[in-house]
Amino acid sequence: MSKWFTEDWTNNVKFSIKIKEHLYSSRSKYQKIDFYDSYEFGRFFTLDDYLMVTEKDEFIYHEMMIHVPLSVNPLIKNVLVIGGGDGGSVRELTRYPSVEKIDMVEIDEEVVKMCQKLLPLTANKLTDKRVNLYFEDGSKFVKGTEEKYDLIVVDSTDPIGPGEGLFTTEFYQNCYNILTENGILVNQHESPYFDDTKYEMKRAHKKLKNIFEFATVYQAFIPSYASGHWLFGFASKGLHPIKDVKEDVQTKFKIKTKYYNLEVHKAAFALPNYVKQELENA
Ligand code: AG3
Repeated sequence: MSKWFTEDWTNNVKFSIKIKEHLYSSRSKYQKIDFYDSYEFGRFFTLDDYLMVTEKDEFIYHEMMIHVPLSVNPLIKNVLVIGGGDGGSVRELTRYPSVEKIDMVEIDEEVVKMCQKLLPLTANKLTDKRVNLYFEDGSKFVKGTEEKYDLIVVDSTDPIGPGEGLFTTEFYQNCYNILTENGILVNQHESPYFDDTKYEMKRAHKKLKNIFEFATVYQAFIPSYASGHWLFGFASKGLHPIKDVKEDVQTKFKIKTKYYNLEVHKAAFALPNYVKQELENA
């Protein structure tokens, strides 16, 4: 009999992947962690049965999370990654010789350890000299730190369970306070499509808009996330994601990307009318 992993996208919609092997399963202090090998998506891992990373489509998420802000401000040197235990965001950041320091704050050490073992595709740059790993709650870290960052990457789970504190007004305000003058925050911003994630998208946008001088969302097509239509938040103290984009940043550093390019960058901020409307009503 064949085995399938199934994620409930809504109460009435399910998404299933046929499994070659269930590689690992455990319950950490914070969440249920599973790793699988599959025919279509390669290896993937889930937290509380929600899909986090698949080998097949992780490049879309991680390239869009990192190359968008770096192209808007190539002078980014000091970066804070909240969550992102799989290491994919850090991997993309390490491709910039200009990035000097990457602090990654992940609440669940077991996620990092297991990704290093079973998902080297994303985790293999966590040993880069510029990376400092902190295993603690990101919402506490941003309250307590005296560091200043040019970029904060909130690479979180959905706003249920351990990720909840990364969607609060207090958290966003603390992030704002530790950003430099040209600071940018990008975050995983849920999907506009189904009701539950749409609700979270609106809540997050409303909070960011009230705190930052500039806040919008941009989109990418991520087949393994609910509906496949996923958003990122872009919030800044003034830098504009299109007007300020530097044309030459990828060529300058010879960074080869599979999804990201300048046309995609600009187009990602062109939002469908229903999304615009929902955000305006937020
Ligand atoms: N972060 C999780 C994105 C949201 C997934 N949600 C879902 N499947 N319902 C991914 C971490 C990648 N570094």
